[in-house]
Amino acid sequence: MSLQCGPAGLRLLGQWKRTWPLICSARAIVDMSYSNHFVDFQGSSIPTYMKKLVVTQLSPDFRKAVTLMPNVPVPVPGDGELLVRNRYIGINASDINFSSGRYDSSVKPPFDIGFEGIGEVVALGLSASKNFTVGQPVAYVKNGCFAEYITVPADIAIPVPLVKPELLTLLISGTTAYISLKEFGYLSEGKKVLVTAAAGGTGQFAVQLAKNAKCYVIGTCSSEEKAGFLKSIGCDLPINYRSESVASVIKAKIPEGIDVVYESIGGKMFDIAVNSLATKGHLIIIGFISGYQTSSGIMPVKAGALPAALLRKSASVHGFFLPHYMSEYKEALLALVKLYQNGKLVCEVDHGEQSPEGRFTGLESVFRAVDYMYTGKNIGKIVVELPHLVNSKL
Ligand code: NAP
Ligand code: X1H
Repeated sequence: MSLQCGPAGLRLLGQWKRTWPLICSARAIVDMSYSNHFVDFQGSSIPTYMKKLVVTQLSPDFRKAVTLMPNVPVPVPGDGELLVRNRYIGINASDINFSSGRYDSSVKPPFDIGFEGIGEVVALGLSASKNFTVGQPVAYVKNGCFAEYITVPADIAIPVPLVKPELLTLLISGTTAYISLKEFGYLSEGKKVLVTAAAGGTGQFAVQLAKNAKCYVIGTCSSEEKAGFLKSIGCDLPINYRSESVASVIKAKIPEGIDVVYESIGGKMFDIAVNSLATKGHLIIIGFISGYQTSSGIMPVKAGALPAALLRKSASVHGFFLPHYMSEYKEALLALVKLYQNGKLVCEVDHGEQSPEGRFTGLESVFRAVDYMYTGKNIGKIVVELPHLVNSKL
């Protein structure tokens, strides 16, 4: 690896005093460990300040909870870290669980938000430069991605061939489906699999992975357009729950019951899914989005009837939370990327073109993107693009 010294500039900025062990721009790597001065990258394409979303008040109402900070310092990568310029950031149903403080009751605002991103390395620390270089496309799962730039520890950064939004869809949505079905799906040929929110970010992968395992797949969704998309990715029986009764369709078409449920909605949909289970069936609780906007975050289910319902069928319910399965993460992501690259997996991205104000571009549009998810209109994974400045040197 050949790196040359280049033109990163220095500027003293009052109370801000940080050390930069190493700074790289497209052509430059500069040892500045001697300096206590603040760096503004004059002459490079990295600005001093950036936009970032910050949770300033705990609430499941994303607009109430989150503030766009227009002018925060671009963070400094430590020795083992990369500075990544985000190009695409992923929207997750659980962004509002995070903004409401449900993830960690001890955390107090202000705190950063956003789970996953993909972009290019624009600067890095000395040890990080052993495995990464400036300009390299990387993806990551790390809190705080709703920002123009983010520091990412090199040991969790994922080198990717290209900065493509399709690859972003695999980071959380794809791996959630892959690992949960592998752990608790017991999939095999001919099994009947029900996927709720099937046309969404993670549902699309559950549908396709179950089809790959030669299962018969039923998918619920809220529109004919979504039902059409589900057909296109191999779903055998899309059910538009706005025009059909999910319970009645399942009873009529799958009288023996459902072997595996990938359940994301909660409330009444959860109850229907439990009642539709086959003998020895498995229901995986992926989420319960119908409750997230409420103050408790929970949508009631017929919990009192659950022990009897499960016992009668020797059925089981499994909770699944991706961070508890990081030991399986790498294998899952590699398998998904391979399927995608071999043309065996559709990674549907929703850029918001059909949303009221159009494509999600720029950090400001994260608010619209979250609203859009909760109107239930998205097909595939919702992604926000953070376009680069036209005069960017990278
Ligand atoms: P998504 O499926 O892309 O979007 C959410 C979908 O849910 C909407 O398209 C809509 O589809 C439905 N929906 C939206 N608001 C709703 C409401 N108020 N009531 C009922 N349905 C509503 O979102 P995602 O980010 O991929 O998340 C989907 C689920 O997976 C969530 O429950 C999320 O928490 C869960 N998840 C869990 C993990 C984990 O580790 N356990 C990881 C990732 C995601 P339809 O109306 O067409 O069904
Ligand atoms: C440490 O384990 C967790 C697990 C889930 C900590 C927090 C949560 C959480 O806040 C979540 C969550 C996270 C991801 C996801 O995709 C869905 C959900 S649902 C949820 C939650 C909602 C309301 C509550 O009262 C408790 C948890």
